[in-house]
Amino acid sequence: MASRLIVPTTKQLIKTFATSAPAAGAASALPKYTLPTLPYSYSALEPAISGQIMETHHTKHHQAYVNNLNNAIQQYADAEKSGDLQKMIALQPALRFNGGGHVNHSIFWTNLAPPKEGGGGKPTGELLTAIEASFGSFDKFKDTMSAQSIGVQGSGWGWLGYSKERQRVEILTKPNQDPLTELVPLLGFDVWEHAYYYLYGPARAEYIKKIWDIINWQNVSERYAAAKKQ
Ligand code: MN3
Repeated sequence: MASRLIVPTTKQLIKTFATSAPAAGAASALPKYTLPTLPYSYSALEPAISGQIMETHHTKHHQAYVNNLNNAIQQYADAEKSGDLQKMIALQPALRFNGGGHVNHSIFWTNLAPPKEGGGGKPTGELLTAIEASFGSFDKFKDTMSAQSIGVQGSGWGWLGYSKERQRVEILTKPNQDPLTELVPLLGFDVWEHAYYYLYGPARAEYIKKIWDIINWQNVSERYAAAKKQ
């Protein structure tokens, strides 16, 4: 009984990290997370992000988070079944890292769009109003989001998210693959070197400058509208 108070059950973990439906099968089967299909070709985001980066990022990095998440969930379920509390606790970092990696990248891909298909520019409507209310202007938001993302020490993410408590949009950065849990994620900038190094070398600031040309503001607006209803 006490162990349930210390660590979440497998069901709770799955609920926390779930972005995809459990695979069809027996009712007791664990969900198998799968790599989402991109809504554009690997080269469609050029010149901001090269096709080589996109293909490696999607098929190698994101796929690895998916594979390792599925492995960790299976191991966690086995440990829970046998009552191995130490093993359950020891698996928490792997669940956080790979679960966060899967969630973060699944959002990131949809936050981007080829310039020819509406990527870039600036938001309109309620999202623009919310950004102006929090930051004064869209340009000030851009400057702050860029500076915070560029300033992440080591690997991590810059986020625009919605605070349900304060009913406003805010910027927050996270280290490694830690998922954004304090805010509802709306727009994420992956600032791991694997996201830009092939094209920009160590110039993270150049990558962030160009990423504004491929932001899918329609997707960010839809996420904002959904977040307000949560
Ligand atoms: Mn990445």
